[in-house]
Amino acid sequence: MYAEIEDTIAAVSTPPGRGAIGVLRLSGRLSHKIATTLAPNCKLQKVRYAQTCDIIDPETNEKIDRCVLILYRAPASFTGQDCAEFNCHGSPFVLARILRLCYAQGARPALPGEFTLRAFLNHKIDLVQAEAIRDLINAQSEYQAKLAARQLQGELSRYLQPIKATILEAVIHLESRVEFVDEALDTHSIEQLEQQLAKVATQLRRLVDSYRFGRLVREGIKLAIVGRPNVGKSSLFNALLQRDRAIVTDIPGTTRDTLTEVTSINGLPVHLVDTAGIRQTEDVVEKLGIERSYAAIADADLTLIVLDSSKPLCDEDFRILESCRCSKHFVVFNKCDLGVNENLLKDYKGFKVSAKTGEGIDELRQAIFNYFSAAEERPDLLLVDARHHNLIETALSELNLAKSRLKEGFSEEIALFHLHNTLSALAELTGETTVEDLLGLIFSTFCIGK
Ligand SMILES: Nc1nc2c(ncn2[C@@H]2O[C@H](COP(=O)(O)OP(=O)(O)O)[C@@H](O)[C@H]2O)c(=O)[nH]1
Ligand SMILES: [Mg+2]
Repeated sequence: MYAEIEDTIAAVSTPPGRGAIGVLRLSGRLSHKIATTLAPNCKLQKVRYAQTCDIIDPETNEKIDRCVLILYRAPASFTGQDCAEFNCHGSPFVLARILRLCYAQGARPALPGEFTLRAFLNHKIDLVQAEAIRDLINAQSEYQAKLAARQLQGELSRYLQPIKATILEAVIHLESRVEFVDEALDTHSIEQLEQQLAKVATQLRRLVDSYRFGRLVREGIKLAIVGRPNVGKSSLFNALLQRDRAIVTDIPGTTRDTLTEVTSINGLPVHLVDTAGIRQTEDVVEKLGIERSYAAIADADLTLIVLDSSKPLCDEDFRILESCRCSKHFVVFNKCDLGVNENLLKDYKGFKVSAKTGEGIDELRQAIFNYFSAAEERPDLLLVDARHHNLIETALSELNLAKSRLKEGFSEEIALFHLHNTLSALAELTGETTVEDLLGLIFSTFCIGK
């Protein structure tokens, strides 16, 4: 586990390797002392100010680098502690040497995420924001980065604030009914309470539902492109990818194995899978490839069945359509530049595209995005994290239990038990103090005579 928060930690914050600049960060009580020892000409009173200093080895007096140093004084820093940031020249050797000097002066190596952990422990950010920092750093699409940035600004925590307040109100109300049974201090009825909880449950439900799309934003969707040989699967794969990745020839059976590439559609990460053309064959290698095509269909979130719009459908096309009947799919009539059978297009509710000219490709991309995003009315807020989803789902089911127990006329204690669980789940989400602490805090502001 993590060591003392009072220790001073040091780490190089920029990625390994050479760079124009390398940033070395210190956080903890000794940060400023170490900074002045290594950069004797720095001015401690100049906090949040970029000062140019020489870094000198205190043992040998050797000048190691000239850097820009920024000092932060607690609590006005990322971690909430005294911090120092050396912007050095980005040689891994220079950085490693300065880091060793920091250790020699009493700092210890920071563990992964430890700067952010300190920010959390010092209440600079909540748990959801800490996770957002991780997600922002790891974001692989613009959309993911946008969502993480919004979360970093505390979007989810803000959304949950009034929800928690309402539940807490209900808890206080029920607690006081339990405490003061004989007194007629009951102003709102149980029905009113139920109504309030029902409203909150709806808000939580919307959040839970948003995960269906949120998960896809995080993990990406799997899109398999299938069809008989030569219909233009690889060409469509390249068109969606916007680069010539797969080999395209007019020789049937060119693609022997599945080929996966990641692209993005409106910011939604897409794992695009090109497959071997499906047909009857005695060729052993081709057979194996075709098995993989079927596996790709089974594995996909959506399958694009490609047909050649310039030709009548053949038995192989029908077989593929039949085998995809139970999986989610779009029918795509490719080669529309060579002619289209409008009746077929209607019968199969297909998309008309030409991988060659690009016609219809944008519409297909948009339809794919809409298929996943418009599955339900989405709230402005998206749950993208499995941990968040699990906790909010728990909170919701506990809340529903509380509601039904109240309705069924069980004692307040039973409902209270479930409401406490609801609050615990929500508190765990943001990493807040426990419900007991929260209640203690709130009750301490009450006067008992009320
Ligand atoms: N005219 C026309 N030819 C296409 C189109 N898409 C693919 N082709 C041609 O059809 C042949 C087979 O294409 P390919 O992508 O390798 O098909 P696959 O076997 O299904 O992967 C190649 O000669 C392509 O140039 C299209 O939209 N229009
Ligand atoms: Mg191919």
